[in-house]
Amino acid sequence: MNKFPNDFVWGTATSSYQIEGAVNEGGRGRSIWDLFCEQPNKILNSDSGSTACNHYYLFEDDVKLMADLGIKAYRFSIAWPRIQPSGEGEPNLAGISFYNKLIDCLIDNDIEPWITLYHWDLPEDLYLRHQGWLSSSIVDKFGEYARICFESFGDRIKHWITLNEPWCSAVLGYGNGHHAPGHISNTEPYIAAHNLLLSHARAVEVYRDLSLNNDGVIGITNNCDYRFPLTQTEEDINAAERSLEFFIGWFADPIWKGDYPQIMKELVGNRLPKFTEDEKKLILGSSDFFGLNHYSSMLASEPNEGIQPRENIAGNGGMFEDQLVHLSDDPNWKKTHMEWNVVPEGCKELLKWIDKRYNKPTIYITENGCAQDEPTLEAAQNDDDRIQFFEGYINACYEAIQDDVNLKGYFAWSLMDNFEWAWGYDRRFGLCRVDFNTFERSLKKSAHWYKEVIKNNSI
Ligand code: GBH
Repeated sequence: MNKFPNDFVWGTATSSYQIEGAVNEGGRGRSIWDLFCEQPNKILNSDSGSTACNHYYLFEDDVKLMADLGIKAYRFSIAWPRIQPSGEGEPNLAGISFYNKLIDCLIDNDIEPWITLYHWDLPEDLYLRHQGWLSSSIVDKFGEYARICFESFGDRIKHWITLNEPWCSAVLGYGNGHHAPGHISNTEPYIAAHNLLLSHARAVEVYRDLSLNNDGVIGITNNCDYRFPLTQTEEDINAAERSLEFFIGWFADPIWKGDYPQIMKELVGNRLPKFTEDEKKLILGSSDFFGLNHYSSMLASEPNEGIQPRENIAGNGGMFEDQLVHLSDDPNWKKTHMEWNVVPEGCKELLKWIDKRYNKPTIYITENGCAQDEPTLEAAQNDDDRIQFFEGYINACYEAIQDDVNLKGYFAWSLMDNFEWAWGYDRRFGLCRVDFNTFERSLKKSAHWYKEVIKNNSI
């Protein structure tokens, strides 16, 4: 048996728009995802999160599910438009009351609430009237929204996460247009990312100035897939490294080192915004822990065209091309229903890479999991492939800890099947199955398996 440290945190994660539903209830304003889902051909089967898992009404049942699983911590996100319907101004008390009830219910069940302030559901007005993440005016607004949350919930919350995966907000939202607000551009991702980083830093500044005195910590969650060099040539080793710097270094270097990676400055040129000296100071050290969402790996190699910066890369894909890396799959790798490669070894290597580059931060895996094709309840109750996935990745976590990585917790994505963004309800990531007609929940085989891992604190 591979035993985890005694204080290791086992949890599950969800996000507001993916589970809550009840989009017109309790004074909630609209978000960019409500808008995006109304546009044709953006979401598979024209699904939307308007009812999702109905968690807004069923949250007590969901907390019971978690209690049954023995989960110690639950990471959920707050819908900004429930707290401030138009993204600014006075707080909406019904929204605050919903999250108060959820938090208290979790605590009553000995589950520690971990809050993410932003998991992609930007108030629609901030986008329509203030240019969303493209305008630096968002920094103050995010700071004020964060302040309301800290003041309302801070007495009971010990772990805060400012942003979930700003890479996705920037690249999928403003680069290839796969996510809301659906822009396609090779400049906007860098501007959005810049404002996301500054907004994160502002929220942290607000939090620290409040001095709530309750041992609370605050950080950011970034996502990164690992890159193995295709061959052991120097060119491919450099390509893999460059790809990781473009992926995670883009968001983590400013926070742990004080600026964007040098290679990005060289290859992106004047499309990469610059931080002022004051901004660098504000961002440096603005995360008490390293939140990591990790799902997959790819092979990286030098493209045939070499690595000269290419001018005039326009539109869709431009962003991915800036790194000048050719990405491919190892045909021996298994794939999930998302077509993402299952490579536990990549999880271990990424943890070691982060440990080294950022000088041994405390790391929490705030998401890891897989979609499996589960057309029926029976298939869901026999999700052996998901068990195999978790077994591989949790073992990789164990090995990283043996190699002295400061990994302190693991959150399975996700507690239950939910609205999987552009894939609608067609991709299922849950430990629990959800019937989207009756909203009935039932534990999958993997949930029973995870319950044992938590109980024994070992794999
Ligand atoms: C998470 O993002 C989200 O936080 C969550 O809301 C969502 O439900 C969950 O994943 C499942 O999708 O290397 O080209 O193959 C995941 C971010 C970014 C991870 C893209 C996989 C594959 C890109 N994903 N990445 S590639």
